[in-house]
Amino acid sequence: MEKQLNELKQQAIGELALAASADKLNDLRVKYLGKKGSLTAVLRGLGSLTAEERPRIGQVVNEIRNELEQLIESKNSQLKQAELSARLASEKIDITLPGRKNRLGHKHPLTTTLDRIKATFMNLGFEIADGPEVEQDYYNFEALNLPKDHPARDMQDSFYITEEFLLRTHTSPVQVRTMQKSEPNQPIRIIAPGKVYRRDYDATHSPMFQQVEGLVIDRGISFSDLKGTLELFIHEMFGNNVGVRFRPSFFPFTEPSAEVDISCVICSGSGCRVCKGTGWLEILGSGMVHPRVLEMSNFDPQQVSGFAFGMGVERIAMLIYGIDDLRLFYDNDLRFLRQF
Ligand code: 2NM
Repeated sequence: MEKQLNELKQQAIGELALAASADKLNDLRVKYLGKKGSLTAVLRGLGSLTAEERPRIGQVVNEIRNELEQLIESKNSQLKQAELSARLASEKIDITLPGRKNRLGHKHPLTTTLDRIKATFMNLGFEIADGPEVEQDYYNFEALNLPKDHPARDMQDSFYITEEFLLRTHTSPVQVRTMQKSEPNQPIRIIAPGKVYRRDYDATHSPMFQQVEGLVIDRGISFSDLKGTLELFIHEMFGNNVGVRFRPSFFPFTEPSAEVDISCVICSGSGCRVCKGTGWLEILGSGMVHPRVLEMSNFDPQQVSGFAFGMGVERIAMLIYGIDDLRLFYDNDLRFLRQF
């Protein structure tokens, strides 16, 4: 019996030594130590032995069992170690690779431009005013002396919501609302930045764009105040070397009116493709507030006068940065935006 057990043990040790995987090892555990295993079978057969033999053989079986369990355990950790070593040898991590950078965002070029416009006027004592983008026909046109047959009021040029409401086509209605909220004939010094909407779409026109309009009202405001203010603004935005010229123009809400040009930022005035050979670029519209506009908003043109102006933020930004298509501002292509 003992001899038979020892043979079983030697056989198990031999097979364990050859086990090359955790699976194979487990098969051997079942084969020898499992419920239906060879060693267990011997234990079951103890009943047929004599009372003297039984404890001794039982002890031998237990010893063999312990020995095999230990062998399996050590073989198991040996296999795991080998597996880990193999993985470490094949899986390579390159610790010299640079880390992934956390890219910081930054302001959109239109925001930077608008911030500079606002800061310049705030430094001159202007306050910032705003109002609704869905506006009444009255504030957008009527109160600004835009007659019923003016082309700007055409359905083709504006986004109407109803007969009475439309998307504002300029920020002038904010100036009108400010006048009507103010004490009549008291000084006003505001700019109104914001989005405006027109039915236009090409390289220099977007159906939504941003405007800054300004309004100054006080006793004795003259055209020289308009000129001085706008010249200072332009030199602040484009540098002191840029030339400024005022050209007679027409707006229904101002009289007299003037278009303001700067010397071409590309060719400095000698004439090029951008300024179409003229040496000048139009950058804003302006004028003395029309007496009818003052009257309609309860200001007395005999006592006070004012000037007003308006500009497109996209156009200013295009000239500052040398951009030739306004749609780039709204495409949100990071290859474009990251350049600023
Ligand atoms: C412009 C050009 C000229 C303007 C006029 C007014 C108001 F409300 F005072 F009448 N606001 N903005 C104005 C004047 C706007 O934009 C090219």
